[in-house]
Amino acid sequence: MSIRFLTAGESHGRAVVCILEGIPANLEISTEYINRELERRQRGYGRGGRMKIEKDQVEILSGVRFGKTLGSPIAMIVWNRDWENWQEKMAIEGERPESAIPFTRPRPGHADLAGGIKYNQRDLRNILERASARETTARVAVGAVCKKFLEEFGIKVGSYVVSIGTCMPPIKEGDLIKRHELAESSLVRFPDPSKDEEFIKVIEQAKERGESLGGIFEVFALGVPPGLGSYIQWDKRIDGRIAQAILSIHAIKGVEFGLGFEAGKMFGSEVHDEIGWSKQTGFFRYSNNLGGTEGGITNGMPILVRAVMKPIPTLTKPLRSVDIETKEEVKAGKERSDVVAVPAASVVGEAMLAIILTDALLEKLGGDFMEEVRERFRLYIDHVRQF
Ligand code: EPS
Repeated sequence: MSIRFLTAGESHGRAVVCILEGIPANLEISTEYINRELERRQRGYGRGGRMKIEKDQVEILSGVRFGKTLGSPIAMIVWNRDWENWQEKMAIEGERPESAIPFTRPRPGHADLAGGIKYNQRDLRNILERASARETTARVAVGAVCKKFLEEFGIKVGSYVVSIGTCMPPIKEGDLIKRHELAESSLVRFPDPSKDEEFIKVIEQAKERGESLGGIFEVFALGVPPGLGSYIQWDKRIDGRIAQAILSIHAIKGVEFGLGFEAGKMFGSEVHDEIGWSKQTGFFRYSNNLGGTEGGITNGMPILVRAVMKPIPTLTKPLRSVDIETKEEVKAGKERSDVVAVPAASVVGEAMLAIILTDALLEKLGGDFMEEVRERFRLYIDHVRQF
């Protein structure tokens, strides 16, 4: 591992924090750049009341001086504005106040019950607070630094939503960057804002019925050189590393690359990306059905990952559950929640892909300061061109 990071923080605790280690010195980075990514994560039609309370803003606590990284761990904090309303119920010290009523009715689909058993907690709030997708704020802060790093090498990471519930309008042909840009102006990150109304209708209908929704999004990276990751050992394979990172995002239940599961129905001749060569570009492919990886290594084509997010587990018309104290059948507990968070998840997907690619690029090139990494990148790209 060339870079590593940890996050900490409960959803209604004081703050969400992270430490990112391994970013070379002399990378220009600003709170403004990171905040832009945090703001993108907060968007999306169908979010709950929390996003009206928060205006996520990062404070860089260490590892950056005069706008440039120092090579030392970068510590970042995002204060939870909602903390004000939870100070008593989420107090670090002192006796439990009467207002802190234990959460005892686990929600099917959330970490509540499995986590309660695992950590022996009879107030399931002690589980759900950390299991909440609020944690992804920290990942997006880390991912923003990685995105900035990748930009220095012309690598661009983006995303867009493919479907929410049954709403899956056809996506017009167009390059990935165009889709990403169009998604930026859509209320649901769909790469055609003229379809927003269709999505809003589906989300509103679900909300009225006390339901929640999931969906599918795609994350991509352009400009990734061939040769990141390796087939030589299972845990070095880049597709495995990307899949793990994406699956680690809350509520993600499946990941595909390129054609994904469709490839299982097709002939080899229809799936594999034929190889070409020209003097100007060197090797190229006539298609990108495999989503940019072969043999666990990037092949120079865009990385294209698709992920499915299950519907949010909190339902205003809840499912059957059992009270962990009385053992009686009850309706699952309710928490303020989103109806759908697929647009936000796609932004988190960008962060996770950027983190893995930063790790893999540094693993390939090494280097402790940006000038060194840039020079090594240049030499490597020369090698790729001349091969
Ligand atoms: C989230 C903050 C949470 C939820 C959501 C993600 O805020 P609150 O619990 O105060 O409403 O909106 O988390 C979940 C849906 C979940 O099931 O944990 C955020 O910042 O993204």
